[in-house]
Parts: sequence; C-alpha cells; structure tokens
Amino acid sequence: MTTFTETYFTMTEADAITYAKTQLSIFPEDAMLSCEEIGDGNLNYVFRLVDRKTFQSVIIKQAGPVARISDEFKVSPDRNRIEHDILKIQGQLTPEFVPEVYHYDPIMNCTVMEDLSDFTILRKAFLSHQTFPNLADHLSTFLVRTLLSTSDLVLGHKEKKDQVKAFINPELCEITEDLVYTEPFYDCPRNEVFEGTLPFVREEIWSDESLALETAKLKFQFLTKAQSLIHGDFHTGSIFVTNDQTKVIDAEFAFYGQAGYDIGNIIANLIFAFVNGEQTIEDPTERSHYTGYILTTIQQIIDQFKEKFIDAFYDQVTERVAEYPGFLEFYLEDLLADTAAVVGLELARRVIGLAPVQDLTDITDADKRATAEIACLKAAKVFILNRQDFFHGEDFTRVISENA
Ligand code: SR1
Ligand code: MG
Repeated sequence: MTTFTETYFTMTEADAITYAKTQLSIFPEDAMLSCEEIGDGNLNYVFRLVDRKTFQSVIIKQAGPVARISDEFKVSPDRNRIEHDILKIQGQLTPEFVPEVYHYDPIMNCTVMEDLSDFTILRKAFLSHQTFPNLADHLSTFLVRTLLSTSDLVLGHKEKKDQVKAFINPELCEITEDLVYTEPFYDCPRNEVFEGTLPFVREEIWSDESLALETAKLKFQFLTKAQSLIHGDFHTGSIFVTNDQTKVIDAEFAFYGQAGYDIGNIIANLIFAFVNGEQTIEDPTERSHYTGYILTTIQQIIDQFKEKFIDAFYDQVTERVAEYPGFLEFYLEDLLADTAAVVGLELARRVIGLAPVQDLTDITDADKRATAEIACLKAAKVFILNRQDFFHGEDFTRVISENA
C-alpha cells in the first residue's frame, strides 16, 4: 500500500493519481482521473491530472533527488519548498503573473498548482516565431513588483534578513555558480561546444584573460550580493504565455541575489530568440517583422522597468537614506550594470556550457548555427566588459544589432 505521509519517493503517474485521490480534496470523489508526466525541464517531474468527467485539471510538480539532465547534479528535493514559498510571495505581489498554488507537501516534496495547459512555453512559441504584444509590459511589471518589494529599499532590514535566511538555496546556487559563472570561461570537460563554434570559443573566450578576470569579479558579486528575492532562472522556458496573458513558473533557483540577474537572464533569452529568427526565417519581410518585435520587446522591458521602478520607488520606499538625492539614480545604474553583465554571462553559457537552449540547437544548418552562436558570444563580451555603459533599452539593442 503506497503511503505518502512517511517517506519521500519519486512518484509514477499511477502514484500521482493515488496521491490526488488520497491526499488532496480538489477533485470530487467520483472523479475519473488520468495522469501524464509532462515535465521537459532539467530538474523536476510535472504530473498533469485531469478528471475525464469534468475536465478539471491540476499540476503536481515534484522535485526529484537528482537533476533529469544529469545525475551528476544531486539537488535536495527541499528546493520544492523554496519554489512553493516564492510562488506564495509572488502570488501576493503579482497574482496575475503566477499560477495559483493549492497545496504543498514537505514529505513528498511536491506542490500542487493551477494547470496552465491553455498556455504555451514562451521558448516554444518563439521557436515558431510567434509574437506577444503585451509581453514587455507584463514582464517589466512582474520584475519591478518582485525585485523592489523584496529589497532593503522597502522591507524592514530585519525582516529582509529573515527572508534571506528562509531562501538560502546553496545547491541550486552552486549549479549557477558552476554553469553560468565558471565553466563556460575555461576548457572545462563538462562544456558542450558545437564544432563550428569551437575555434571562436578557443581564441576569443578561453584565451581572453581580461574576460576571465571580469567573470571572476562577477562570480563574487553573485556569491555575495543579497539585494532582492530573485527568481534565479528567469529564461523563456520559465514563462508561459497566451496572446494576452503571461505566467512565470519554475522559481526553484530563487534566493536573495542581484536584482539584475533576473532582468539580464530574460534579455539574453530574448536575444537567443532574435538570432534564431535571423538565421531561420527565410522571408526577409517576415524576418524583419519578427526580429524587430524581439528588439522592441527588449528595449521596452528595460525602459518600462526603469519607469515603473522609479514610480514604485517613490510610492513604496521606507529606507530614509535611499531618499537622498542621487541615490535612486545610483541604485538603478548599478542594477543595469549587473543586468548587462548577466546578459553576457547567460549568452555565453548557453553556447558553451552544459545546458544549451533550443533556440540555438534547433538551427539545423551548421554554418547558420555557428553564425548565431558566434554572434551571441561577440555580444556577450561587449555586455560583460562594458557593463557600466548600459542605461537605456537602446544601449542593449544596439549591441545586438551591431553583433548579430
Ligand atoms: C542542472 S540544471 C541546468 C540548467 O537548467 C536550469 O533551468 C538552469 O538554467 C540550470 O542552469
Ligand atoms: Mg527551470
């Protein structure tokens, strides 16, 4: 007899049905449940349960003891608690942009939440070059609300320190420290570089000592700067969309880190969509429409983030010294420099490191793939080395247009 109340184990689809019937009071007693494991991420199991009578459905997301991408990564299933807890906070700060949470189970390390089956993962939608008119507005609002309200600008400093403690996430942070900040910048055996791109990587990335030094400085910032409660893995695979709605999922990498980490991450992933469009859309009109949309979205995310952050700052700030003239400008300049650096790091790591993105790997023509990847790497260097020079959306899009 399966028991869910004593010891953790990873569930099968049949277990998930029994779990829903015995541990949840979401479905009616006579529900005819079916279940499919639909997880396609690197780390977790995602069960979709549907009552075939009423079509009511939910998601049970369970953390496994090792990453699906490779069992080299032993990651505590307690990360499900972090994901659950941040979802609750995001649900208070910005309910329209996250799924509703119904239940959390600390023994089975699973969270039960709203099924978003009417939505599409943004990365997949971008692979078929779809556009979403409200995306920049939604993402900039989500970023401002989550990054400002959880920072020392707004929270009492003791309360903020309690939150830092609650969201200590050492194993998931270690993945980022290794895969984003360290391995891509030397010839690490775990890297996976496409052969057409390898000569550029050897000559322009692994041989560049000034670049290595800057990545070392940035790694120490990542290790030490507890600025805001960040999502920690804010790429296009962590965002669900319909034509007019946006939902952010998969925040298991959450911890107190640099606010610019989330902004830089999403901008870099939009750049992957851009280079994919450049290399794979044959028709020039269609191509420029799509790539123009991506550039506009990037510019708008940065500019709307700044505008909304400034407005929200004056409404919400509680820290007296943050109101001194010039401080807000200092804070935003610093945040945008961090953003630019993370754009560069994410661009480089997805080309060189262990966890590539489909926007690049799906480019079937070898020359085109190498062209797209090298464009990302050239831009990455500019973003990292010149990170102090980014203040406006246009500063970001200019680097893309000049290198891609
Ligand atoms: C071992 S996990 C590899 C990558 O997948 C996640 O989505 C994060 O981006 C991580 O770096
Ligand atoms: Mg994820």
